[in-house]
Amino acid sequence: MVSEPTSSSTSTPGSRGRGLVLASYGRGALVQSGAVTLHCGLTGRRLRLVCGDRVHWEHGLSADGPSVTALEARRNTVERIDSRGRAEPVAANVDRLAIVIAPEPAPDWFLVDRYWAGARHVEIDAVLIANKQDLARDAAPSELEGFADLGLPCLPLSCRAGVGIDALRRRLAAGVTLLVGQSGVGKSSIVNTLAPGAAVQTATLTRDAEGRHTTTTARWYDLGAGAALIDAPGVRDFAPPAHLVRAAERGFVEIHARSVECRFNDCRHFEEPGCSVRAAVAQGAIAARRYESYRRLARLYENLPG
Ligand SMILES: Nc1nc2c(ncn2[C@@H]2O[C@H](COP(=O)(O)OP(=O)(O)O)[C@@H](O)[C@H]2O)c(=O)[nH]1
Ligand SMILES: [Mg+2]
Ligand SMILES: [Zn+2]
Repeated sequence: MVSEPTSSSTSTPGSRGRGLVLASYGRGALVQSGAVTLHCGLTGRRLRLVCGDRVHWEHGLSADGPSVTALEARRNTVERIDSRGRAEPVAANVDRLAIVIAPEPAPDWFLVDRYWAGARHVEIDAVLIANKQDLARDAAPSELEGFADLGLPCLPLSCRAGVGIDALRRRLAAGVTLLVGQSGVGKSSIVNTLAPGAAVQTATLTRDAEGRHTTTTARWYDLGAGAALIDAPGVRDFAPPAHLVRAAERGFVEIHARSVECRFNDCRHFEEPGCSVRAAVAQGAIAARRYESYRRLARLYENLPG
């Protein structure tokens, strides 16, 4: 059953337990532990928590509240890169990336490519949600077909008209889904449609222990039966971290598949002779837009410091 979202609960001195990070603030985290939701401080300066982390907490006899004392090993970490190329964790232990697009604001397909590349980098499923079907005058069906052909399925949806909701609910009924997309595409509307008591959950998630309004990068919404949605509102420039240019190539399924036929096995598919990827682009077997997108990402990585 769905655990009732609690506004804030208290633990008793001397108690301890395991929990799930619902949201991480600068100096603490909101932790679900059984039926209670705790505002925890952090012990140990090196603890850097993200939404979806599994942790141990302890309420010491002298301490003024519960603190997270340890972080359990992560199954995966979804990261974004900042402008200086540093990886910044967004969420952990994620099963699926749901990339939300809409006719308004108009889709940024390069961003969709990068989100998908990020999902491939951590080897999780990805799905495209085409929201606001009630507005879909010219919904770019060719782009959507192109993505479907490459293995990224698309679910049409209208939160407003109530279309496609059951199919989406079934699709997200198991596991933890991270919602990403441009601001205004309808991520919060999806949360409000699918998560029971979402408004109450949001109210809890946006206040720290002192009741101050906080900003977090990602928030956990319980869907029941162990499933959840993570809304990552500020995460626009999400991409695989730039440890290698190869990360860019692996993010593009059709480019990665072709790369085995390039003359040089370290081919970056820029100007190298005998590049099978560029040949495929010239023949129209790889979409020029996708190739351009790959180049932008690969260039970004090459130009990063360090
Ligand atoms: N027409 C239409 N508008 C929608 C739909 N879903 C959400 N919106 C509107 O789009 C705007 C942005 O939605 P929001 O959920 O806040 O987007 P977010 O920034 O991605 O979280 C709001 O005004 C919503 O009412 C939909 O299916 N159709
Ligand atoms: Mg939102
Ligand atoms: Zn090549």
